[in-house]
Amino acid sequence: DLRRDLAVQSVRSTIVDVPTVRQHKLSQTSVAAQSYVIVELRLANGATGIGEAATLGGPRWSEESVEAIKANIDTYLAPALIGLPADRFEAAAARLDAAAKRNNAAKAATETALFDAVGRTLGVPTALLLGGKVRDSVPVLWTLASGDPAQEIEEAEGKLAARLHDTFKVKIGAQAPEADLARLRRLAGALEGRARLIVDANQAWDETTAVRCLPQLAELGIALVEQPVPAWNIGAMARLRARPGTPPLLADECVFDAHDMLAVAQAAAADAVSLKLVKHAGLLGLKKVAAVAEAAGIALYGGCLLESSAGAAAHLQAFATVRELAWGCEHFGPQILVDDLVEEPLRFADFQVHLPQGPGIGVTLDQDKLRRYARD
Ligand code: MUC
Ligand code: MG
Repeated sequence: DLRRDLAVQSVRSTIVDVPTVRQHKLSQTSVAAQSYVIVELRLANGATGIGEAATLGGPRWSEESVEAIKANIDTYLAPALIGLPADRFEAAAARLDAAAKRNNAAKAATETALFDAVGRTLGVPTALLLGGKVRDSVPVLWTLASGDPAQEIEEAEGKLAARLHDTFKVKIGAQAPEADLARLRRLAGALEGRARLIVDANQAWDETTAVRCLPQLAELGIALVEQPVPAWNIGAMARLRARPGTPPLLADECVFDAHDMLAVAQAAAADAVSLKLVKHAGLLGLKKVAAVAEAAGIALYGGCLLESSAGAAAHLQAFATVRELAWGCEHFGPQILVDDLVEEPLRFADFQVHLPQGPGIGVTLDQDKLRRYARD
């Protein structure tokens, strides 16, 4: 019977490193390759499911590294699921929470593999299990992060000409604020009237710096400012947001779980929140964070951590099911890699990324590529 067939039989995790087409610089790190943990889960019925945990430059963007994610999946998370019927998603999440504190990226990859395997068994897309899709594609931005404005303008022009992206997120905070402002002035001037710009400071500024710089960003037409101050400083986000001349603020590293989202909502500390599986511990967690944000009138933004098509597809399954995704998404990750990990990469066209068709998360792991990029 279906119940017995859905029992989780095995969970395997593999660390992969995929080079990027160029150096990608953030305030806290700079990467030339993306490292993921790929989870492959097998059910008693023979169906398999996959999940991906992305990181950015080791344990620098958050506390999880691929080495820690793999160790915690193999030692604690996988054993907690063996024998459980894979369609008991909420029970599985409770077991994962009992087996390990936080470790949200590790939990997200594991939980995604459950959804993928169950979807493949039933022949339905993951979005159906999350409420059903309300859209087939999502507007997708591109991130400029080489730090060299001439290169960045050329890169943006290429994306515009190819009708791939017309919104650009500029990573700031790796250099002095004045240098970033000069860089943004060049970008805004070159792309004026043809592209929308947002910025992500990845917690680089203190409140005083933010007070000085945010109105200048507004004057440059920057549409959204992501995580200008440290994640812990919700108070500063709220005070900055209350100042006239502050552009809309996007919460990223300050919102991991639904409790964080509630605290940000209660403090009126953000205009929008960036949704990411690695932060919310999985698809159910992402929907819970989204629900708290919706209840507070905080807009949704489809965040990423430079996932491959595997991780991006899982995000799209969830993003397809929220009623309003006011700021679109940033799952450009598959295009910054020299190669992808799936048989049929996601489709990017007309400034949108398209929800893959087919059961589960909608993409299938390419075993040759997995072997090629696997560590060791
Ligand atoms: C982040 O902080 O938003 C997303 C795009 C990018 O370049 O970095 C990530 C993480
Ligand atoms: Mg961010």
